[in-house]
Amino acid sequence: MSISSLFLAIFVLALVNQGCAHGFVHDVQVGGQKYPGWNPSSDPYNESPPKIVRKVGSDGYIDATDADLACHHGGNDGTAAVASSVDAGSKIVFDWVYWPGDHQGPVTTYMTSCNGNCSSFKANDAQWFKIDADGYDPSTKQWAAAKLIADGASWTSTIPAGLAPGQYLVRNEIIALHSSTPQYYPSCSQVEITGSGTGKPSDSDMATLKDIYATATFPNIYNGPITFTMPGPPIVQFDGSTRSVGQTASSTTLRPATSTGSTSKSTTPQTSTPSRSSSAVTASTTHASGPQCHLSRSKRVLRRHLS
Ligand SMILES: *[C@@H]1O[C@H](CO)[C@@H](O)[C@H](O)[C@H]1NC(C)=O
Ligand SMILES: [Cu+2]
Repeated sequence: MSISSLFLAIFVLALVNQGCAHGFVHDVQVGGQKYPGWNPSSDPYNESPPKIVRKVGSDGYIDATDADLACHHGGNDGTAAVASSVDAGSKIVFDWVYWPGDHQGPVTTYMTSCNGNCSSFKANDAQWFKIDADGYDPSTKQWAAAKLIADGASWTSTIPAGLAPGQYLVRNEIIALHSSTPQYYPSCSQVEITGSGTGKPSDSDMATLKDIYATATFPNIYNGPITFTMPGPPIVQFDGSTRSVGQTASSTTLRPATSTGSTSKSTTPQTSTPSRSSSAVTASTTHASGPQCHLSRSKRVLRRHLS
């Protein structure tokens, strides 16, 4: 690489890094309240008010082997605030600032009991149970991340109705599969659940995140067909109802997906019901690009190796 092309590459990367941020959860709506998220650019200097959302080190990603895979860098420790009086069965909405259209992949929400006090609860080695998981939907040819973008960069989960009261961490996670290794973007919120539920996850419903993702395999989203099984335990069920179809191992072979821009709105309503967790997917080599990431393919390819 010549000096001039090196400078060009640096210039392009500078432009790209400015114009194409990732996201972080900037607010959480739960129990009829909207709580501000932990802002990695301003809260390190002035965290006011205290946040229910645990610290994230940046809007960047976490590797599967990183000790802070559970709740991002700084998120092992609790924050001072806990969302109070959230009825079991109610919805929780994670509003991400933004999500780049080429960072496609699954979206999953896990919970773990804080053993009474989330502010003093360490997250990294916790046993987590899954409350929803959405991978690739063959009927809409969309990854869950595309649904999140179409829904205004937000994700809605439902706290299981039968869950026993107490303080819990609720962890919403996007996994981006555009790069050679999966990129994890977790966000953990501290929530006090109320109600008369008695549901507690069984041992087989729970695992540490490092164990879940140490053995997980993800598809190449640009080349198919490929079979994809959502990693982790089954979605927790407390009321004796049958497990979701999303947890049965089935495999479907699809025609190649046509490339649809992320600006096209999903007509699929956002629900907490998971899509099929295991399906064979043929992905297009061209991929959607978000409004702030409207770059030429070569630039996107360049960024893919660095962002
Ligand atoms: C929860 O833990 C925090 C941090 O250790 C502590 O300041 C607070 O008093 C505890 N709250 C309760 C109710 O024990
Ligand atoms: Cu990136």
